[in-house]
Amino acid sequence: MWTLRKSQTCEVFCVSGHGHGPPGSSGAQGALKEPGHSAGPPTKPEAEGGRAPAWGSWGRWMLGLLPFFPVTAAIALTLHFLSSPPSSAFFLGGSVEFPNLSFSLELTDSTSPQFRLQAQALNQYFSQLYESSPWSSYYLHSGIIAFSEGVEGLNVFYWSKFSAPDSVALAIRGSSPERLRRRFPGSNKPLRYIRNEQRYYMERDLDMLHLLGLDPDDFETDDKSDKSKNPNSIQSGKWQLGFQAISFDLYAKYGNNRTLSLVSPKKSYYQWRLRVPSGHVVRLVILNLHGATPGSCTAHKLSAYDFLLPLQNKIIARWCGLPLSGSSPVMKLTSSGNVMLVTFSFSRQRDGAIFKAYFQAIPKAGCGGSVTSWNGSLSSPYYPAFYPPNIDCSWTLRAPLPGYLISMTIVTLDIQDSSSSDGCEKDWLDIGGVKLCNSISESSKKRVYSSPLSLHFHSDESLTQKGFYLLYRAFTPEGTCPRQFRCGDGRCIPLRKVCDGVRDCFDGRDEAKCSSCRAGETLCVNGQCKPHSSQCGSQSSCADSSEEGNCGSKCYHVCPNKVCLPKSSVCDGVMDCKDRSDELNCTRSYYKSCTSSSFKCANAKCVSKTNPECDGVKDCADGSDEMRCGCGTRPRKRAKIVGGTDAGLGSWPWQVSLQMDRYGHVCGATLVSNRWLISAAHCFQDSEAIKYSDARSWRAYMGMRVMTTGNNGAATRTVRRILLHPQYDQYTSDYDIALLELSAPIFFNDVVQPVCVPAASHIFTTGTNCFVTGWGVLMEDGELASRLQEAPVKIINRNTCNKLYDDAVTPRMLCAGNLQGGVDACQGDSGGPLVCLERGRRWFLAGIVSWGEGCARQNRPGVYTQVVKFADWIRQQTRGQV
Ligand code: 4AZ
Repeated sequence: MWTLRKSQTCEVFCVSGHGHGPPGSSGAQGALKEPGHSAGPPTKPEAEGGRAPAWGSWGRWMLGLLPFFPVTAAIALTLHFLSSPPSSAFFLGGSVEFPNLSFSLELTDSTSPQFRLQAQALNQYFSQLYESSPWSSYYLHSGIIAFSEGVEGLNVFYWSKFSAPDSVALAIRGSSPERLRRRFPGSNKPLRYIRNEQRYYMERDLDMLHLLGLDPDDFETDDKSDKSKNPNSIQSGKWQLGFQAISFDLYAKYGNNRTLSLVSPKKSYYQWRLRVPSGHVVRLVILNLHGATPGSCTAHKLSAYDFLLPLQNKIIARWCGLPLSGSSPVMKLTSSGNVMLVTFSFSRQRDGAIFKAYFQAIPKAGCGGSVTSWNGSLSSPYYPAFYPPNIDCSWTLRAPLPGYLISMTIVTLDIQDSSSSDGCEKDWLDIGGVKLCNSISESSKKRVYSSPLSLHFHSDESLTQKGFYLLYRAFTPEGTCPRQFRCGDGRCIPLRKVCDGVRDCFDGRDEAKCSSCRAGETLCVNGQCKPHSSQCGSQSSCADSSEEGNCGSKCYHVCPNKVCLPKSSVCDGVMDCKDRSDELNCTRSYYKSCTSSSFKCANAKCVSKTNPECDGVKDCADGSDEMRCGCGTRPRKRAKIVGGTDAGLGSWPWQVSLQMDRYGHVCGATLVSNRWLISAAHCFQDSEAIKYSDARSWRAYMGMRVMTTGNNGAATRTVRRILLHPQYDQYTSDYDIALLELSAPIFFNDVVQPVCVPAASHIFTTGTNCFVTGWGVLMEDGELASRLQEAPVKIINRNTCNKLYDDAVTPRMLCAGNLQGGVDACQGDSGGPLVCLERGRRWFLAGIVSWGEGCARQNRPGVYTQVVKFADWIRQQTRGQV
């Protein structure tokens, strides 16, 4: 958050809806005195006609705001002012909620009869309240500016004008409702008719006056001249001469986007009063902004306020300056409540000014909480949109085991203008007792803290920024091996290297308690025991036998680790190469003894061929490998995911968009039968505000390419139930898979088709060309795609990927992408398909978009749930329907 320089010094004060003490009561110290207190009640000087203030209804005058001035009081005050120190005029602005009144859309239109009637009634009500207040002699007049939907009733936005000597004005400014309540205990009427009262000073800002349609000269007048004016002069006089703003009153229901636009404006001041339903906040998305850029505010300025009045202390953001050439920044701002005021004002050239934006209602999100995790991220609310003003969030971060430290990387810290010299008084992020608000150097972006770690984010009521984004992970400095295997010498090795037939620990501890293989034999990945060194014989050792590397002309097939195999070992149903390359692309198949990695026919016999299912060749005697093969084709296809391209209609007929009524597209999914979808478990984890796990909130759209409102010809179904994998771990993303049963079967056609689900034995080899598809964001922090995107990605070697991700890639995950970066799935693609074209020209579901560090970054490939690991679970849960 950064501080705006005020255009003028503030010499006027604004005050709450209560009245204020008469001049004589303020005394030399400028303090107020109240009746019944030792200091004595504020009394009106004789010159005022000796009218004693009515003390009996503090509650009423506190609210109140602002009535018409009785003629007798006006005369009295005139007399008073002839003998009093000079007064200056000042304004206050406020809002108050009336639970006994209700909001209606007509009240957003200030020209409607409903608005007029309600404003009149409230004016009368305030007037009565005010008459019994002790401050009535300083009150001049007020106006009802706008209404919005309150938590229980009607929120009323008003301003009031006062005139008082400086000392009294100071005292009024310093009086909070609580203090006044204590000052006037006898008048402690319960505030039955009001709620959530907020009052603010309106500073001496000419734009503010213009926007309210007020005459800026009013500030200079003392109350004598004021008395000669019609208290309702806001509705007359200079207002008629063009001081007023052009106003637009807009309301967006949840799910609607409402547009704000301005091209070559003809007037000097424009304002948009934005409202959304209670329980929501306003998200303003600025698409285009010429004519206002950060800098001096002399020419144009675009301001957004967290209120329906242009109060200086409620500015969320402001852009000032001369017209910009080239593209303008796209900004997203968020309010703290259900209203926002946007103003655009021009003091000189207007022609180049163009402003285009839209706003929407988004549910009010909570923030903070207690997190116990190995790793994860934290961000300011609504990040990367600007955080809302006036919030406080506290987190406690714990490593899952004692003795662990927390390493924190500050990816983004955009909280306060770095040119500000106020320290961290406005907005700040406190990590472990240290407040951060200005940009920080590269070297201090990574920090280490002990666990538990407390974080607190504070934003004051004005000026917001993009906020912060942090990544954290728990680690031990030395000695232990978190989630790794510890060798005798203290070295840590990844768990996957334990019992893999290769001695990784110096002392062999990683292979010590693994199998029942006899001496001279090695346990292979496929579970078999094999002789230790069979030099270019019929079978190789499954260990990384470099001694077999030089087998010369006897080699029919060379494994990637240089192990040399004779012809008889290739396509014999036994995996000799670690990467199984000796058993891929085999056309011949025959029965062999079953192992955990072989394809099992329905008659319980196993075939030697890898990936025999749906390849167009009958490998099982019972034909079961070619059954259930009505999948994985693209009938229509005869012929931005990040870095992707628009997909053609029907190119990915199994792609599903999972949408929530209130939020639109949330996740992807894949159609695998006429009743079942596969998606990611993390799409269905409840947040504080949203129950994602409730099947009734979701709708599945199939056969869709262009994402628009409405179903646009897509087939749609509600969801009967969501089955999350019981071992899903939200901290590690392990077992990130969910099955969704549709409420009714879907009919297949050219653009709606299921993909093939691979058998448990299916192998997608490293380097296979596959595609990821979805409507996710086109770049980190970007917008969702409006057309389905497709991107070619390669399966990446697991060891390589694990090195890049510090062994966070579990056996249930696979990595795909491009190590150079540039192509990847991203937010919004989650749950969607990674598919590969297999023999028989059918597409198989290899992965489910799950996670990754950022999107399309170099050496940070996408991580997917490996579907083959769940083939049996899927068949069981769907009772064989998939
Ligand atoms: C996500 O947030 C997400 N680059 C999905 C995929 C990736 C990153 C994030 C992979 O849904």
